[in-house]
Amino acid sequence: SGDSFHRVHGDVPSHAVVWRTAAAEFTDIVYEKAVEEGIAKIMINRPEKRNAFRPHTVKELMRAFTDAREDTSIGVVILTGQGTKAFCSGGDQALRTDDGYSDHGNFSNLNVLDLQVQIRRLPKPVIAMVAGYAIGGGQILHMVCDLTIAADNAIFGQTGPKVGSFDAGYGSSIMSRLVGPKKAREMWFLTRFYDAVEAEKMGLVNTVVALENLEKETIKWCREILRNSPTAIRLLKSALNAVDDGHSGLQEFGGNATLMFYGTEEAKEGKTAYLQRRRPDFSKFHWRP
Ligand code: S0N
Repeated sequence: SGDSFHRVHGDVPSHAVVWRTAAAEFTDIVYEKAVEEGIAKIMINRPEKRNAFRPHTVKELMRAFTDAREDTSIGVVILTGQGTKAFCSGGDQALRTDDGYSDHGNFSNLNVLDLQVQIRRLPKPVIAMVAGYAIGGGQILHMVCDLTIAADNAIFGQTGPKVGSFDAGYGSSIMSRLVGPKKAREMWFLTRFYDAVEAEKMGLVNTVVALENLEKETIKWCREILRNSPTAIRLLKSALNAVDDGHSGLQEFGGNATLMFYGTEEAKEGKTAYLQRRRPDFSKFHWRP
């Protein structure tokens, strides 16, 4: 009955989150945590550029994601953009060179590809919280996140073929998985923009909420996830990506199997026997059907 469901699952608390700065040294992002809650929030902070990223932005994002991964008090990471006008408008076109993007006089690169991989392999859910534009490489960033919560002012689209760029990696393959091969062709070939309601119909986003409720709703989703088993969530994220990620997906999923096997008496017998310089005795362990 509804009553027993309520007893077992309870209400999701709705109190406001208390954010604390997690690292003050960043220039292009804001990194905050609600440690008591288990939530980290990583915000691209270039609103005057519609949160376009430069290589330096991506480096900071990667450092924050690494920290959120290593912090065992954190279970869910939110990726978002400063302000209400944009989640992220992709690579900073003013810094585009003949072979990538360059800032601070550094050698050009396309380091956002490493960030995409990092988000996909992070063993914790990453939620894109999207207000305003998610365009170009910014739209790809939201796609590589596990879930997307969109404000009703969100706009999604690709501009690559218009501005002379494209993402033939995750930007094509994950998009095709999410919206289907025909719609992915439409998004890339026509470079149209789609509002939040269309994006939800296409399967790009999980839900659409009023802009003023965006963070509140995202936190509610975080809290619902955080009540569940960290290991089950870890294995599920890995499993949901494995088939598309081929060897790399299997390698990650396999790593999780090893991680769990280490905790069994059977695995410990192997290690102990090695350290005691004796033959392992696995006779008490069954060859399960
Ligand atoms: C987002 C849009 C639609 C917003 O329009 P709106 O609200 O009218 O604002 P604007 O007046 O246009 O913009 C405000 C200010 O922000 C600057 N700006 C906006 N976006 C960018 C950007 N991407 N780069 C640099 N500056 C940006 C404007 O110039 C303006 O500045 P001021 O006030 O000084 O004039 C609209 O802004 C828009 O269409 N933006 C461009 C979107 C775009 O084309 N993005 C690039 C798409 N391509 C990529 O992201 C490539 C990704 C990539 O390079 C890649 C591909 C494969 C593998 C790897 C990579 C990689 O990045 O590493």
